[in-house]
Amino acid sequence: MTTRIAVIGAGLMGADHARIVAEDLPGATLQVVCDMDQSRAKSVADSLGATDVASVPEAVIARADVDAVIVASPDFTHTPLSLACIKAGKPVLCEKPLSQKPAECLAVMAAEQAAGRRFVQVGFMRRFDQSYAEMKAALTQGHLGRALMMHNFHRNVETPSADFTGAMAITNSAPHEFDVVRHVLGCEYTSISAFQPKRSDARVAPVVMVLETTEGQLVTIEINNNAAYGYDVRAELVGEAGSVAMNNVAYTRTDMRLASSTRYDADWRSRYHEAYVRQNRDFLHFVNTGEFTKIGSSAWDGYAAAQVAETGARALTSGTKLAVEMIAKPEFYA
Ligand code: ISE
Repeated sequence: MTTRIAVIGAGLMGADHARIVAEDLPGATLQVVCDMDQSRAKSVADSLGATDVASVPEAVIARADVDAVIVASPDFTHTPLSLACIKAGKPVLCEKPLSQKPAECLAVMAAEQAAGRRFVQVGFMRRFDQSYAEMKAALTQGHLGRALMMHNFHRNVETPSADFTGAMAITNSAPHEFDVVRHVLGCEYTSISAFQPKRSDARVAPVVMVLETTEGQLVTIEINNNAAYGYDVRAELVGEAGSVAMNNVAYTRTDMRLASSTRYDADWRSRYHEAYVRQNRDFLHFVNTGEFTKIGSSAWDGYAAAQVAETGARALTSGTKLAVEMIAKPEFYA
């Protein structure tokens, strides 16, 4: 018995998810590829042997031959489509962010709680990356002593569009760090401040954030969406007894003309391919068993990331440190 998955959105991320379902998810079938642009949906579906193509997401979610859904359509559709999945009683892996608006995340949480079970997994794939898994393991096994700080660097070659702003660096890119640091440290944030240096041109400058956690740790995050040289994510977890730092992930090194070099990925899809596969297998396990693992991000995690991002964007504008005010965690997400 195979699990029939519909992928909504056939853009960059949707095409990637569809490929993982078709090629890397034993026990799953790529049932429908849905996109408003029918020809884009058809080209992804044809190349991967999907059973069907469609253009209306709500109709796809309601289909009797669809068991679970992956939402990879534009960000503003994430909340309404997740709500439609809950209403239809179908598990959904929703690409990040669940919403940029904390209130919308709370609406998704309310719908799940009213339905009496979890349906939503949020696509914060970095939790499944081996580097972060090893950091978390070092901490939980006690090798590092008490965690003091986590430093993070997140660099893209360039912004997807020229109108990308500092606030978007916080609400679009930084949620990965907001989420994975909470996951590694096992805490929430209490405050955030955000700063930007000046660039020589009109492109968005890096944003540097400092956050405090409920456990009295400090977290630094640099988001540089115009780093020019490559997709580069770094992190270092510093404990009282030592530290764990992420290596640049490269399979080879080239030594030539008195120099040694390794390659950078162009973007996150290749850097995190393995993490996406692990995440989607974890989702399949959730679909088949109803059991939410300890790694996957829930709607609560989607809310936590949205709340700190929204506060961070305000902190950047005000130039002050702001308190991150979250609701108490419902027992449902314990
Ligand atoms: C994008 O939306 C992502 O999710 C990428 O992982 C991140 O590196 C990029 O900055 C975002 O725009």
